[in-house]
Amino acid sequence: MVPVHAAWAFLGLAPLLVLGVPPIWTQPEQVHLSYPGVPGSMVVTWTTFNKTESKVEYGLLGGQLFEMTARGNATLFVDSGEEKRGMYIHRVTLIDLKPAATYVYHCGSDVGWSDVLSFTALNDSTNFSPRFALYGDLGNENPQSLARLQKETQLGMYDAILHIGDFAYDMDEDNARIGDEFMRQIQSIAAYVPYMTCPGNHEAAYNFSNYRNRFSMPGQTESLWYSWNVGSAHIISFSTEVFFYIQYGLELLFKQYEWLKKDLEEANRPENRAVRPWIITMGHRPMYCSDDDQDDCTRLGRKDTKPPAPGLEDLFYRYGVDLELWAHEHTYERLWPVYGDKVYNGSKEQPYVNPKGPVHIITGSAGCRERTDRFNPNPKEWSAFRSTDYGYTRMQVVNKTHIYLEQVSDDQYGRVIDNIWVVKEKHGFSFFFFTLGIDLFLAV
Ligand SMILES: *[C@@H]1O[C@H](CO)[C@@H](O)[C@H](O)[C@H]1NC(C)=O
Ligand SMILES: *[C@@H]1O[C@H](CO)[C@@H](O)[C@H](O)[C@H]1NC(C)=O
Ligand SMILES: *[C@@H]1O[C@H](CO)[C@@H](O)[C@H](O)[C@H]1NC(C)=O
Ligand SMILES: *[C@@H]1O[C@H](CO)[C@@H](O)[C@H](O)[C@H]1NC(C)=O
Ligand SMILES: *[C@@H]1O[C@H](CO)[C@@H](O)[C@H](O)[C@H]1NC(C)=O
Ligand SMILES: CC(=O)N[C@H]1CO[C@H](CO)[C@@H](O)[C@@H]1O
Ligand SMILES: [Fe+2]
Repeated sequence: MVPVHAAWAFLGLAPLLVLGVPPIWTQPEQVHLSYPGVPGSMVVTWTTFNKTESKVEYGLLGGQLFEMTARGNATLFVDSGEEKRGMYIHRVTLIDLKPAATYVYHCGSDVGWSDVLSFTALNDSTNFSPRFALYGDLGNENPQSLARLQKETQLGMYDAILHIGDFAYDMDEDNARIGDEFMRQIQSIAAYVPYMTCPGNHEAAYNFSNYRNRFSMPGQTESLWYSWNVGSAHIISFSTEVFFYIQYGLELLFKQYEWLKKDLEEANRPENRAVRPWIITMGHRPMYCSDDDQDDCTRLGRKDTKPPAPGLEDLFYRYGVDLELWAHEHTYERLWPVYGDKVYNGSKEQPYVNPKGPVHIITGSAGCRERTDRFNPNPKEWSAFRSTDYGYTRMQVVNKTHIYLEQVSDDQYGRVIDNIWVVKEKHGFSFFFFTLGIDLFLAV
């Protein structure tokens, strides 16, 4: 008879005994969703390590399982690390989805399927009130907000997630195994709602190749900059990193600027702005912040700085951008409406009711190995609320005049530590300019 302690020792070794067995290289993993910008569609993206077909089998919740099949393609992504690890990134676009209907799906091929997952197609009405979770700077190690985000996403609290740059820390590390592990880690969020991204500085390795290859954002820019519509909002995602990594091409900075200008012009056409009055931007490195590493927060062309290229503050102001979402600083900070380093409250009593400049939110404290940042003890007058707690932001674009934002502290077990309503009866530059004109007139 084997003594009891020897049996335990044997069982303890059990995990080691399977170590030599290779994984199933045809098994899908790292499943995530994105919205390609066309009503009634959704893109499913995943990875296999051997080349396989790319299929999604799906059906309406409560209907016949896997009733429909959609096919797509896989691209070979070879990491630029020493091992030159290769993997196949599969992309399948589902079309003709019923707005607001819930679908059950799995992805893969006949040599390996993912778990059974589900999502709800976006409601394509401009009266829809989409709910978002948004954050930046979520890593593999110390991803403090992840469990709460997983549970809330699976409870159906969000219609989309915005990840405002800085993933994994860093996706290219350990020959991109950190990227794989991160994408596995977020599957429990990203396989259920569109996971919309923009690049951050932690994605810079090999010209952002992990970022460009792993995500599937709308448009033809390898996910670097794009825009999409949901409810009464037009959401623009862009790369602040073109201002910093000019070794990858200064022309990218100008290309993006021209694209932004065109996109904003289009969004401002009266017939478009009438149905989607909210213009919201997301980019990784903020234009303003009061963390003690302030140097990063002035280089996007604020009025009081001299950038090497056309700046974004004037552009966004001129086209009446309402809300600017940022991350990078591992803190949460809300600003009073601001332009050119000056506060433009709607009124002293109700600063966010008809604000006369864009509202900025910096939310980069989801959790990563770099922990949280510290604040400068003497913030400027535009700083309205600050927190160094780990957490993330919730946003609801309620209707054409009202947006609600709140900050969740994960340190405080999910307590809401800040909230505002941004109310706007009129949108656009002429509105900023007109009210500003009145202020100047009254000031004379
Ligand atoms: C399957 O993938 C593994 C790991 O990438 C690789 O070593 C192997 O050569 C591949 N086999 C085929 C048939 O592609
Ligand atoms: C989409 O949202 C609008 C506004 O809330 C609602 O009236 C409509 O019924 C929704 N559509 C579906 C298919 O649920
Ligand atoms: C970096 O990637 C972008 C996007 O694919 C590309 O346009 C640019 O030419 C690349 N830069 C270099 C130096 O390869
Ligand atoms: C903006 O509004 C807030 C809240 O009422 C107030 O504390 C702040 O002083 C105002 N700033 C300016 C410059 O009016
Ligand atoms: C928009 O939402 C706000 C907040 O719920 C509400 O007070 C307001 O009446 C709504 N406006 C319209 C036009 O429905
Ligand atoms: C480039 C390429 O292979 N495109 C294919 C992607 O998948 C669709 C759907 O199966 C095909 O029609 C395309 O030819
Ligand atoms: Fe960053």
